[in-house]
Amino acid sequence: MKPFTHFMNPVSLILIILILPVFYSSMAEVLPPVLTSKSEQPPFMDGITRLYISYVCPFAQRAWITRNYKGLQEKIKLVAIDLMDRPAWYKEKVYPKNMVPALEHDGKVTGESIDLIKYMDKNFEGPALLPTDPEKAEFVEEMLKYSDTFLSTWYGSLKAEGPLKGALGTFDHLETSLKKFDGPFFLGETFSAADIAFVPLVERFGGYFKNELSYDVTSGRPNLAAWIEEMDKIDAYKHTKCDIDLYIQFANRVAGKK
Ligand SMILES: N[C@@H](CCC(=O)N[C@@H](CS)C(=O)NCC(=O)O)C(=O)O
Repeated sequence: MKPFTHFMNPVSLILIILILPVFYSSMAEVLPPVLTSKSEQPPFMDGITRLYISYVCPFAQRAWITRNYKGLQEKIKLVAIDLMDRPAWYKEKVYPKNMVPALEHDGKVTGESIDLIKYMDKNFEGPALLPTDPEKAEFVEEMLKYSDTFLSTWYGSLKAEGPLKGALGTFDHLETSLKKFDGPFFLGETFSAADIAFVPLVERFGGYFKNELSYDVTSGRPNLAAWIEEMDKIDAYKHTKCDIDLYIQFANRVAGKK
């Protein structure tokens, strides 16, 4: 039998070396297990940077996408928490607000998803998520603020009357905003913090519309359709997608339906 190295001529070796990182970067990361009230606290303040998340939380997903997009998988360790069966040490020792996301970095723990996008962008390497151009920077800030309105309108209308009436205007607002720099992203060709702020919300609310109300949020909204299509090509996001059935169950409980 010929030895394995027989196939390893210099050309195939170079090809493997070139292709392997591309292949590896598009592979889904093996995610850590979800820690519950019975789980021991992982090491803390030992110089390792940790991002505390829940796999179902849209706010945690924002920080998680940021970490992935900036290529920080090796530098920022994920710690997944079960929000329904939260470990006591999380509130007591890690983050007194007892919420996710939270980032343990440089001897302190900070939270709030939008702040964390900005913090990671400023303090770590990787592609910039906030523009330096003043007009674009102002627009990103405007969109980040609007993501709160998008969220509160959704839950307000879900509770009051069902989302078809109340939330449609907010999807129209996204459609118009995506035109400003000619898409497909909010800043045109450049992916930014604004895309990260909205994608976990659009994923969930759009999924609810589709599955529960047979309504496609992209119909009549070509910019939104193109945005979702582009977002779905981004591994940093793709690997963080939620289980939409779990979200639908949650939203129906909020709506008092089931
Ligand atoms: N404004 C916060 C919201 C974070 C948040 O609401 N996280 C939820 C999970 S999706 C949470 O930790 N809830 C736990 C609790 O409220 O006790 C952010 O943007 O990070």
